[in-house]
Amino acid sequence: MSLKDVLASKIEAHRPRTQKLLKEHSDAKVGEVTIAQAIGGARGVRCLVTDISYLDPVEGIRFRGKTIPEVMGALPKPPGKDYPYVEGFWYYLLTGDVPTKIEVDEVVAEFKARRPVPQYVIDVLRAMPRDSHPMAMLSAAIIVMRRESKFAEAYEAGYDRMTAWESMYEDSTDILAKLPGIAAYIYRMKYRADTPIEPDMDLDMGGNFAHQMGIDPPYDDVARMYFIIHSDHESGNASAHTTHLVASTLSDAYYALSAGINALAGPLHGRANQEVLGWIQHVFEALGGKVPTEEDLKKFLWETLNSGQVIPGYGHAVLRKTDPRYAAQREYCLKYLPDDDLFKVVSSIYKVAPDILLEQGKAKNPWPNVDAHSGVIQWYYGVKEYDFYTALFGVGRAIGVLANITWDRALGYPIERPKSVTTDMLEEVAGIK
Ligand code: CMX
Repeated sequence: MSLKDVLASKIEAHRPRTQKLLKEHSDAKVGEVTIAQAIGGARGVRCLVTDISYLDPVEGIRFRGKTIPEVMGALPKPPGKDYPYVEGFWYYLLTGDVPTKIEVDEVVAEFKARRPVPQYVIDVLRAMPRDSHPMAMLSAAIIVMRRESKFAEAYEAGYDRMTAWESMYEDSTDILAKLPGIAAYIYRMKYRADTPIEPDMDLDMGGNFAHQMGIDPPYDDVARMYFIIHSDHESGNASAHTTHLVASTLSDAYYALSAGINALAGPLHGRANQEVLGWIQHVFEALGGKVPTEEDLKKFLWETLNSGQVIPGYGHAVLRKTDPRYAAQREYCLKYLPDDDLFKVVSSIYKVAPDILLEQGKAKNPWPNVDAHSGVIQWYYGVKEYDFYTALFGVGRAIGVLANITWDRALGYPIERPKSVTTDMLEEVAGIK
């Protein structure tokens, strides 16, 4: 059975569960909302549903019930490689089933067939000022491809609630197949003297991305690992939530993902990986190029906090322990680049930053998140242009959010529309008015 057929049967099996909950148990309470949550960014309010991943505050992310090491261990890998096919991970996120090698091969073939990027996308990227941020370029490339949308076409032909997920799936697959090539094009155009590399149709997604970036193995495994660990972090984070929100209006996957990428571009979200490297470079410069000691780092961390800035790569809205996505990257570094200077600096920050954040007493989570480590491996393989790092996050994040909006459509989730209240009303609730 093809991925789409397997997905269709999963959707058929799942729909009655959602319908039963809605019809027979719609009044059961999931939680309550406090004033702190209403003012404070809805932190912890349980009002979204996804089965694709779940974020436990202490354990971290599970994709379809599996931890990151379990996912890496279970999914088929290209011959001789340490990390799984991204295409097989897409299959797994969509269906919850670990695909066989044959099933993965089919998805790899399908992605290859959809890989070519339309020339007008390239033209638009080339027309943008060369100093545009890579995230602005990535977002623009996605939105300009909207004319390809099969969902939009199906909608024009007459919207059918039961089959709408199919064109959402098609759009999602089309976008995912093209996105790594688009990101690599942006990279080579902006930072490698405008020398884009043609795709290699013999390679899988991770392998071809490394090829189009112009970087030798094991960067292909780095790509596979990055795309998988950055893919999904349940539904409430800003990029996933934005994608879901926009898709909930019956917008197509192009509109929705482009918006989600814009949310990811913020310094408190995906751009934190760029900020981390910027911060470390600032420390190096201030020390005249010398590798900072733990004492130097303590001084700079306090300076950052005292100037009212956040320590990028630390803290989290949900997590309360070291992010397993940080741990996965650290494990890679211990294996492949244990003596790298930047890795040592990031490890030293890990030793001192949590205590400093605890002493400052503001952050609820003093531990590192995924972004604290993302730059190290990229830098090591020559991707030193750190404003590109969030674009790498974006390619990975697309996998999770596109799987989510395909399922949103399959289960007929309605337009999202939470209710706001006024400050007067809150004061009444608080009993001070
Ligand atoms: N450095 C300094 N202060 C921090 C901090 C950090 N790393 N993390 C949180 N705080 C502060 C908050 O700014 C807030 O201060 P105020 O009360 O003055 O507003 C206080 O601690 C409480 O915040 P919190 O409840 O612990 O954290 P939030 O849920 O509000 O925010 C996050 C979460 C990630 C935005 C925040 O920890 C942060 O700004 N971290 C640095 C940026 C970063 O790494 N972002 C990437 C997150 C992962 C991702 O999505 O990519």
